[in-house]
Amino acid sequence: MTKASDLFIQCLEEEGVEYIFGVPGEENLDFLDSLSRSKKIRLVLTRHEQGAGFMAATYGRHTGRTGVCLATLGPGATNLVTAAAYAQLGGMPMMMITGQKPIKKSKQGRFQILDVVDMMGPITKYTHQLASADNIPSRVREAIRLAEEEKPGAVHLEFPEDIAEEKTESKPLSRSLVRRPLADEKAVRAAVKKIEQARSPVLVLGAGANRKMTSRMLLQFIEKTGIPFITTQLGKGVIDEQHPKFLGCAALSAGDFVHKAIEAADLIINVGHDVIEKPPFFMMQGGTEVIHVSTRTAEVDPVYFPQIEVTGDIANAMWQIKEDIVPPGTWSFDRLLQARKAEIEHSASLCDDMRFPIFPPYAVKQIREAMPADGIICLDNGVYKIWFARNYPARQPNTVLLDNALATMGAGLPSAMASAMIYPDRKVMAICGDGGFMMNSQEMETAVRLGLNLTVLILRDDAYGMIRWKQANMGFADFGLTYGNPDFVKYAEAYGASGHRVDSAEALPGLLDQCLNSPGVHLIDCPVDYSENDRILNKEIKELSAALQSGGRAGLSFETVEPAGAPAPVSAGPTPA
Ligand SMILES: Cc1ncc(C[n+]2csc(CCOP(=O)(O)OP(=O)(O)O)c2C)c(N)n1
Repeated sequence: MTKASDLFIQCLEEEGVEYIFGVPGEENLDFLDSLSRSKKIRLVLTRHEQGAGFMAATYGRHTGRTGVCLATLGPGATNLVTAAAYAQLGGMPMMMITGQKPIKKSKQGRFQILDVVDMMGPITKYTHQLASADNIPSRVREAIRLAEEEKPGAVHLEFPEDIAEEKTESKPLSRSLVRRPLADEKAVRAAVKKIEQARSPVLVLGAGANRKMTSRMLLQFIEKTGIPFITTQLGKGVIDEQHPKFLGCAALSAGDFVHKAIEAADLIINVGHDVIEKPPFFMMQGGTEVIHVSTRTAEVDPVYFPQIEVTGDIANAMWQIKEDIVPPGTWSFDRLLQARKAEIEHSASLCDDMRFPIFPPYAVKQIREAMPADGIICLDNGVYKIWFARNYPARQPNTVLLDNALATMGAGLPSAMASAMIYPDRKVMAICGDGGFMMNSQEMETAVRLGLNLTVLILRDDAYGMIRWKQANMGFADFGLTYGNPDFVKYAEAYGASGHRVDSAEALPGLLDQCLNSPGVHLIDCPVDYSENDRILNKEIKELSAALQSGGRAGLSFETVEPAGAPAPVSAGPTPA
């Protein structure tokens, strides 16, 4: 006979789980005791359940395998909610295990009792209370299978104290061998014909393309056809963004050079589209046609109704299309590439601005130069995210971890910590606003305790800058969005990390180099000048891109026509966070 909590750990070992991130409570003590004897799974104790959840989700994002986190009942479980939503919307496989008071007999009334299983319902793919030790193997297998199945997401198991103490004859179940269904030949043939007949087709790479190992096949397709590509924010890095066929990343809602390029195309091959991201284009009836290539069928709405759907394993679908296609020699990408050229010229003019406090495009350029191709930057949520999405060329998949799904603040530091644990030989940076950093800054202690090599860059404007920008942009008075900050250098040192401060633009490259090349946790306090965000992101870029000769088709609408039921405003203004 095996104790239920021992069996639970054995099941997780069988699944290949390496870490459990969390904050245990007294309701997890049997589980914790069983975990203490595991030779395969390491407990990573954090200072807040949210940090544990973000770390588990990031483990899932990098590996495609379920990241696991642990919390107690009631307040521990509610602290996991944001991380669950982050994993669920962001397509990251993540399992939450929460404790509970005994369910058969309890003497404590309703102290700390919430219906956690019900609470997790809307933000998970599966939520279940374990009510018998015998069922642990099948429930763990089912939860992990669902977490990893396309589209990946969050799952939850509640493990009550009295079930954890039970004895059972059950044994762990092995992982099943799963092969994703392959795309249908007829759909592939129809897509190929449509692409061959187009004048200026373009590829759009979204979140789903970044989850599966699609890079090699997509690159082969681009090399054979010469068709240029655009990324969404969650599609960044699928193909090296320094490739000559890269047209840009859809970071702003509308009016950017990249939208001009899409407008100049007459067919969009939309790979790995996920409705969770703000759409990189809006379809209109009778307008530019779209081929949807994804593991799942299209979720149709008033601005997305593709004419052809190629569903199945994305890498295989792109391989089939690539094998079949005969480039017709009549394609023309001149107008698409013209938009890219204008964007590169515009960005170059900004990147060398040496003002102090630091100008965001200058910081982006210096960080790109300091990071190797496989270096990982993990962004929190703030206005700088737009600068990085637009101006930081991602060289490899999952090297720019940004959250364009839940877009929560507070995930930058924990996601960088998980990245540094998974890839100890790669350079890792967390890039946070002062607001987002302070939401989970207590995890600096965890990072130092774990002995991670990590650089945390804080872009300090002493304000919730993104919202302040939006406030100004909407014509409201400057109110309610500024605050003070601790001395970040001393703050870092109090945790046993190294604290640094940028005191001139000239000093930034050397400081980045020093931090990235010396061990331990480094924190850089970088004062930043956001005063021109509106002029550049909102006006200059839009005016310059509008001035481009597009001659685009009327089918796709960006600023001028707002389609009925459009999910987000496309009028001038920052991307809502
Ligand atoms: C948890 C959470 N709360 C609030 C928001 C709304 N929000 C988006 S960006 C932002 C301000 C971010 O400030 P900061 O981290 O300092 O970055 P900055 O924009 O100043 O660069 C806020 C409040 C959010 N996305 N997530």
